[in-house]
Amino acid sequence: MGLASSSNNFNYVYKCLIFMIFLAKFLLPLEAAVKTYQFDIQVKNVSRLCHAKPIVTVNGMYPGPTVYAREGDQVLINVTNHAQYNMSIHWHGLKQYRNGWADGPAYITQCPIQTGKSYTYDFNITGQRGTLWWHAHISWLRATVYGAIVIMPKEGTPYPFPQPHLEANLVFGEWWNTDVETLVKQGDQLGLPPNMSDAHTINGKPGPLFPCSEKHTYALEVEQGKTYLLRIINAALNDELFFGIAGHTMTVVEIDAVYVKPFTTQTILIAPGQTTNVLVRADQAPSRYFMATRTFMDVPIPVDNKTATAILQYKGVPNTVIPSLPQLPTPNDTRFAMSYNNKLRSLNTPQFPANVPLKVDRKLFYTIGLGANPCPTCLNGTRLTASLNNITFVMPKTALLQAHYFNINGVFRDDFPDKPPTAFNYTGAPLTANLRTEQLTRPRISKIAFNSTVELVLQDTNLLTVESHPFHLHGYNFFVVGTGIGNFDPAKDPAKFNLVDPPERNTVGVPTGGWTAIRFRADNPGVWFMHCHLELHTGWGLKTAFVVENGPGPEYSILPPPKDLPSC
Ligand SMILES: *[C@@H]1O[C@H](CO)[C@@H](O)[C@H](O)[C@H]1NC(C)=O
Ligand SMILES: *[C@@H]1O[C@H](CO)[C@@H](O)[C@H](O)[C@H]1NC(C)=O
Ligand SMILES: *[C@@H]1O[C@H](CO)[C@@H](O)[C@H](O)[C@H]1NC(C)=O
Ligand SMILES: *[C@@H]1O[C@H](CO)[C@@H](O)[C@H](O)[C@H]1NC(C)=O
Ligand SMILES: *[C@@H]1O[C@H](CO)[C@@H](O)[C@H](O)[C@H]1NC(C)=O
Ligand SMILES: *[C@@H]1O[C@H](CO)[C@@H](O)[C@H](O)[C@H]1NC(C)=O
Ligand SMILES: *[C@@H]1O[C@H](CO)[C@@H](O)[C@H](O)[C@H]1NC(C)=O
Ligand SMILES: *[C@@H]1O[C@H](CO)[C@@H](O)[C@H](O)[C@H]1NC(C)=O
Ligand SMILES: *[C@@H]1O[C@H](CO)[C@@H](O)[C@H](O)[C@H]1NC(C)=O
Ligand SMILES: *[C@@H]1O[C@H](CO)[C@@H](O)[C@H](O)[C@H]1NC(C)=O
Ligand SMILES: *[C@@H]1O[C@H](CO)[C@@H](O)[C@H](O)[C@H]1NC(C)=O
Ligand SMILES: [Cu+2]
Repeated sequence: MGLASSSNNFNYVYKCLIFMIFLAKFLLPLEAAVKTYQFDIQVKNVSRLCHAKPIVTVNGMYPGPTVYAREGDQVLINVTNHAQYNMSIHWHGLKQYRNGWADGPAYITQCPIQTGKSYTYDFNITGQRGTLWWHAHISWLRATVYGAIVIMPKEGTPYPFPQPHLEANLVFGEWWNTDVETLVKQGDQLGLPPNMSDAHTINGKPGPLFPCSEKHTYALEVEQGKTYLLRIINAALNDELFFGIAGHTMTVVEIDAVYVKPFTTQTILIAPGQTTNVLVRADQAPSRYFMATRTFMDVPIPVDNKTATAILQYKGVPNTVIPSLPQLPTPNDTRFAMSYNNKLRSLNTPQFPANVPLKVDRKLFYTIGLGANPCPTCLNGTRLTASLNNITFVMPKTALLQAHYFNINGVFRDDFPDKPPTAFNYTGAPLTANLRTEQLTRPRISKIAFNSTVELVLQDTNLLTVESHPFHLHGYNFFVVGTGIGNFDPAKDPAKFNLVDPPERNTVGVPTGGWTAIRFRADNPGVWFMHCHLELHTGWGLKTAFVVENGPGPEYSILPPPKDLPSC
C-alpha cells in the first residue's frame, strides 16, 4: 500500500512537474515580464579629484543603477524627485512606440517632475535588444544623473556572436569640480561656453592619472583565455571619445542596440549618446592593462583632453604591477574617425534585417550653424547660439506632446522649413560677419505624414567654425546611408548611398565640415525631439522636433496619456 501510495504520489508530482515545465517553456515567454524600478532623485555629497560637492543622483548612486530587462518586457520606473531641481529622465534609444509620454525630454514630451512629485515611466521594450542608457533630460543635470540600460535577447535567443564568459558595462562621463548648474548659469549670463570639465570618467571614476584616485579607479578582473563583452556608453556631455585597451584588440559587435558585422580594431570612436558593444579576449600575458579614453576633436576649439583610465586586471596579478597605456589616435585624427565610421555595417541577416527605405517620400536638408545674437548684458555684447536652418529653438512653457495631443494652440508652429533660407558655400571659408539666427517666441517643428519615408541630410557649416556634431533622434532608429566632407551634392552623392547594410542607430556624428544622410520610416506617431547630443550646443538651441501624425485608427495613434503625467 505504501508502495502504491508513493507511486501515485510520484505520478502526481511527475505530472505536475511536466505541467510546470510546459507552463514555463511555452506560456511564460509569451507573458511579458514586468520589471519595476524605484528611482529616488537625491542630492548626495560625492568626492572626486580631491573635491567634494553635492551632486544630483538616482538612489545615491553615481553613475546611477543599471536597468536590466529582456526584449518584450514591460518596464515601470517610478521616479520620485527629492531634489530642489526639476527633473525628467530620457530612456535613450528606446523607441517608445506610440508612447512619447514615457520618452522624457522636458517640455518636449512632458512637463518636469517637480520637487516632491513622482512620475512612473511605463514602457514596453519591443523589437530591441542590446545596450542603451538613460539620463536626465533637463538643463545639464545629466552630468551626474545617468546609467546603463541592458536589454537581453528573448529567452532562448542567443547573441549572433560567441557567447562571452562575462559582461561588463563601461560608462564614460565627465566630472566637474564645481557645481555644474552654477557653471551653466554663469555661461548663460556671459553668453560664453561654461568651463570645460575637469576629468573624464569610466563608471564615474577618473582613474590613477588624476589626484585622489586610489578609491576612484574602475578595475575589471579577467581570466586568461576567456572572452568578455564590454557594453560601452558615452554619457559625456560634450566630448566624442576614443577608447582602447593596452595590448588587446576589440571586436565590435553592436552599436546603439543594433548588431553589426563584426570587425576588429585597436580603438573605437564613440560620440555622446552612442553605445558600442565589443568582445575582448583576455589573450595576453597575465598582467594589468590600462583601458583609456580621451577626446577626439579635429578643430582648434578648447576641450577637456585629459585621459581617463580603468584597469583590465588579470586574475592573480598583484596591484603593484604598473599598467601600460594603449596607443590612442592623436586628438585631431580625422582620418581615423572617418575610417572607423566607414567600417560600421548593419548585420543584415534574415533574423536581423536592415529595412532601409529605398523610396523617399520627404527630403529634408538641415544646416547646422553656430552663431551669435545681440545680448547687451553679455560679456562680448553677444550670446553664442546654435541653429538648424538658421532657426534657434526656443523652449516652450508647455510640453509639445501635450499641446499636440490636446490641440492646445499657440505652443508651437509646425512649419519648420525643409531647407535653409538661403543656399551658400556651407563649408567654405569661415563666415563670421552676420552670425545672427532667427529666434522666435515659440518653437518651429516639422510635421511628418504617418508612415512616410524621410531622408534627412544634416549639413555642417562654417558659420563661426566647422565642428563635428552627434545628432540624436528620439522615437526611432535611422539608417546612416551616406556621409561626406564638404557640401552635400544632391546630384552626385545619393548614387553613393549604402542602401544595403548601412549602420542603424539613434545617434550619428555629422563630420567636421561635412554632411550625413539618414533615412527612416515615420511609423511612430508623436512628437520626437532631434538634437545635437553635445549639451553645450543643445543648450544653445541646436534642436528641433518632428510631429509625426497619427495613422489610420487607434492602433496606429498616440496612446492616451498616463494619469500621473506631470503638468507645468
Ligand atoms: C560635503 O562635503 C564637504 C567636504 O567634506 C563638506 O564641507 C560639506 O559640508 C558636505 N556637504 C554636505 C551637504 O554634506
Ligand atoms: C512612487 O514612489 C513614491 C515614493 O516612494 C510613492 O509615494 C508613490 O506611491 C509611488 N508611485 C507608484 C505608482 O508606485
Ligand atoms: C505594454 O504591453 C502591455 C501588454 O501587451 C499592454 O497592456 C500595455 O498597454 C503596453 N504599454 C504600452 C505603453 O505600450
Ligand atoms: C570658470 O573658470 C574660470 C577660469 O578658470 C574661473 O575664474 C571661474 O570661477 C570658473 N567658474 C566657476 C563657476 O567655477
Ligand atoms: C590639451 O588642452 C590644453 C588646454 O586646452 C592644451 O594646452 C594642451 O596643449 C592640450 N594637449 C593636447 C595633448 O592636445
Ligand atoms: C594634429 O595635432 C598635432 C599636434 O597638435 C599637429 O602637429 C598636427 O599637425 C595636427 N594634425 C592635423 C591634421 O591637424
Ligand atoms: C568677443 O568678440 C570678439 C569680436 O567678435 C571676438 O574676437 C572675441 O573672440 C570674442 N570673445 C569671446 C571671449 O568670445
Ligand atoms: C567653397 O569653399 C571652398 C573653400 O573655400 C572652395 O574650395 C570651394 O571651391 C567653394 N565651392 C564653391 C561651389 O564655391
Ligand atoms: C539668419 O537669420 C538672420 C535673422 O533673420 C539673418 O540676419 C541672417 O542673415 C540669416 N543667416 C543665414 C545664414 O541665413
Ligand atoms: C507602412 O508602409 C509599409 C510600406 O508601404 C507597409 O508595409 C505598412 O503596412 C504601412 N503601415 C501602416 C500602418 O499603414
Ligand atoms: C519647474 O517646472 C515648473 C513647470 O514647468 C516651472 O513652473 C518652474 O519654474 C520650474 N522650476 C525651476 C526651478 O526651474
Ligand atoms: Cu553640436
